[in-house]
Amino acid sequence: MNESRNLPALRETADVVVLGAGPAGLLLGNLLVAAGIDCVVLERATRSHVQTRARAGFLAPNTVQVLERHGLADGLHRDGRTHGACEFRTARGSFRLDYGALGRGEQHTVYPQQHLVTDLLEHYLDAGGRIRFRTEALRVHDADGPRPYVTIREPDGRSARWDARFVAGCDGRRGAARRSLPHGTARHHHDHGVSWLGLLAEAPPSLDAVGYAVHDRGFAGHMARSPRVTRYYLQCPRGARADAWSEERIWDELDLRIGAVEHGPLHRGPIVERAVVDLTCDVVEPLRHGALLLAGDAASLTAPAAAKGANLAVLEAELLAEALADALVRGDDAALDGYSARALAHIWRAQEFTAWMTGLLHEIPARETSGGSFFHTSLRHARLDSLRTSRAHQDWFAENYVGV
Ligand code: RFL
Repeated sequence: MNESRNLPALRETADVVVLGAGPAGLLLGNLLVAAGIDCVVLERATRSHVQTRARAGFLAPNTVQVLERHGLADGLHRDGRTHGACEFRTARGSFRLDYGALGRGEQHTVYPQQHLVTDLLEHYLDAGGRIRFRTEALRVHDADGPRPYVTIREPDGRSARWDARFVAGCDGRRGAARRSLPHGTARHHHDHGVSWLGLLAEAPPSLDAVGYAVHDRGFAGHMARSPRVTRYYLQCPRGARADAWSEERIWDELDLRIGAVEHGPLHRGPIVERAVVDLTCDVVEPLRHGALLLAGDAASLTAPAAAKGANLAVLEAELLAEALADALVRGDDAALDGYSARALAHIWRAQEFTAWMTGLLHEIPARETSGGSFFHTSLRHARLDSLRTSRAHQDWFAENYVGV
């Protein structure tokens, strides 16, 4: 029998193989190319899929600064809009926080994630960066050995491998990087116990602020994405099916929770995307295993309650690019050795604030059994009252809300 038939058909090489073309992988690719480092990005999906996947929209000031530092902010300066207010609506009253004028006086920039990904991709290709779409990483091998490599499936189904000095796992929570972690790696998982029906509506925003409705029937959220598109969230039972709700029922429920009677009805339009999201989170620790380094959702998943995921991905990609440049260009491994601890410090701060926001916005079923729902609901309203009346609490909120 011819043994070569079992060997991968193709074998290619890059100093850094980056898995995943989301915000983390594409920013990292750009920064590596700018530093003169030989790299390739391997992406399972098609180019059009990654450029149209609507997810995040609220970019933190740190994210904007990172992109500005590296000449990658033209698109968001052209089309993004600054945003600095949120409004809490409850049966006991509503209040608005102009967080852009509180804390450190910082605002978000609203710029849809798919536009950011498109900008990063175009810039990367213009700079001569290599990328392979429809190429699925299967596993990272020998991360602790002298010759790390990644096995992949090519678009035509053939298997192949990429040899690398380093592999950057930026391929999300279900990617090959996580699958390749050594046995016993800590994965700290937490389930916040609530689920959202996440919706994208072709309808103009109805509030000039992020809207957080804390209602007896459950949470509802309103976030502008562009003058014509708005993201909404509706807390729903765990296990609910996204297609079980008619459009009319969705809008009626949003009107009810966000307070159409007191504040006027929402601008309605077709729901163009819907998905149930369970609010869970996790952190991998450490983020480095020899030649394999994790960034973005592959490193840590944050529930979308505080809009931290894409911002952490950008922060970590810059840290990782600097560390890899030190190691590969200057022969200095110190930043690489410290990468995991530095990134994890930011990740845990973001997890902490996300958990706080989640507790503020929801009736959390798991807690009802231990404390009673009246007790928990009253605590939430006391927290909201403190946020409404205490300037110190508002400053703390603003700093954490826009920060990573
Ligand atoms: P991504 O964007 O998921 O990209 C990973 C890429 O890896 C590819 N991939 C593979 N490629 C090759 N081989 C494999 N085996 C592969 N497996 C996967 C995937 O196809 C994909 O292209 O991860 P990255 O770069 O770490 O970026 C993370 C962010 O996308 C994520 O944290 C945010 O979208 C989270 N998030 C939000 N974050 C914010 O900062 N602000 C927000 O307002 C915000 N809103 C949201 C969100 C996430 C949401 N979802 C997904 C629940 C709203 C929603 C609805």
